[in-house]
Amino acid sequence: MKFIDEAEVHVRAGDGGRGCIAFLREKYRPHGGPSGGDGGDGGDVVFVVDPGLTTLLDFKFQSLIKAGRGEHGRGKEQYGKRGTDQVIRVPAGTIVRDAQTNECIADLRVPYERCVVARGGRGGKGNMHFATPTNQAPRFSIPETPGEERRLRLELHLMADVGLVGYPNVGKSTLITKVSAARPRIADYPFTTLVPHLGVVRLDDERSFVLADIPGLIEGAHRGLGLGDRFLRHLSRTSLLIHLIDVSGLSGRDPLADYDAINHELRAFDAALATKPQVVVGNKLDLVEARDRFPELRARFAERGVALWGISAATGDGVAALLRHVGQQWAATRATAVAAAANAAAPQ
Ligand SMILES: Nc1nc2c(ncn2[C@@H]2O[C@H](COP(=O)(O)OP(=O)(O)OP(=O)(O)O)[C@@H](O)[C@H]2O)c(=O)[nH]1
Ligand SMILES: [Mg+2]
Repeated sequence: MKFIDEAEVHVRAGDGGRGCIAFLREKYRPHGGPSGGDGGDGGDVVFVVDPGLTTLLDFKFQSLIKAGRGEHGRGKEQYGKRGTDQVIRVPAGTIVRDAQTNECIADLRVPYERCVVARGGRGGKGNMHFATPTNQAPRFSIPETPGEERRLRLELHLMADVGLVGYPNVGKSTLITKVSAARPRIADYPFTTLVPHLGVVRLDDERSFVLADIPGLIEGAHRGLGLGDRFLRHLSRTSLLIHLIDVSGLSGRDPLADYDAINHELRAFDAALATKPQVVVGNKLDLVEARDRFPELRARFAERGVALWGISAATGDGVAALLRHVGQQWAATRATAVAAAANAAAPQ
């Protein structure tokens, strides 16, 4: 699965229709009075959440979205029709911002939730409204207003339950491939994964969670080094992180230093991200180098109060046990979150 996670789009609501200036002239009513009808309101541009959509891909091919203009008013007190709304489907988790001011216009999470992102102009008022005893033949109407128009930036926050974080090349994509149907590219060089991938991990017949593989992080990612920072925000709604570490030492780095560096990145990007529970996992245990160093490393992590899991994403060793643990942790954090929400909703 590929994810286009950002898109820009220009939206233009419909202008209001003109109010009409007209006078009724009929055979037996030569001075029938003002009869210009109102213009119709312009149509809105509306976003609606379609739970079936998972990407912003459609916006790549549609950079201008226009709603219909209101019809002009006509004589004989005829109103113009309202312009047609333009209803655009977006995936759940889309955040809509004004591209210029960065102001958040909508955070669309709930299926079928709607939001007007550009409001249609008001129709003008025809002169039929303005006859007074002193002015029986008003030659004016109230002008229509233009539809709203602006550039929007859309951000899609993937709805992942569990996020995979770690240095480039530690085996994140290999792991997600092992446990889900997601098929990101895997190769022996950093930054193989360029866009986030989501995989559904099935725990049993009833329970599954969504795992996100994001591009590898490196030190300074939050400042725009590497690729990771653009994607960190995809993790903002996860309830749990799997922190993957290459324990083979073949990278030349110290695994514990890697662990600290990634956590530093998470903190620098968003303090809330750093407080999410982590399951810390050493990978590549099929390699002798990794196996040899693992016991000592595990002890060093234990000194920090961190339980270090060990797996080989390549062979699948230890992966089933890890998944069971992650599934339990995930269910527990969810239960806590649900209880907290229920408490918040309960009357004081
Ligand atoms: N021996 C061994 N190699 C592994 C294991 N897991 C991954 N690899 C290898 O490590 C390299 C990187 O794996 P990826 O899964 O692409 O790593 P990644 O963390 O997704 O890397 P980026 O997408 O670049 O951040 C590949 O050559 C994998 O075959 C493992 O458990 N054992
Ligand atoms: Mg990868």
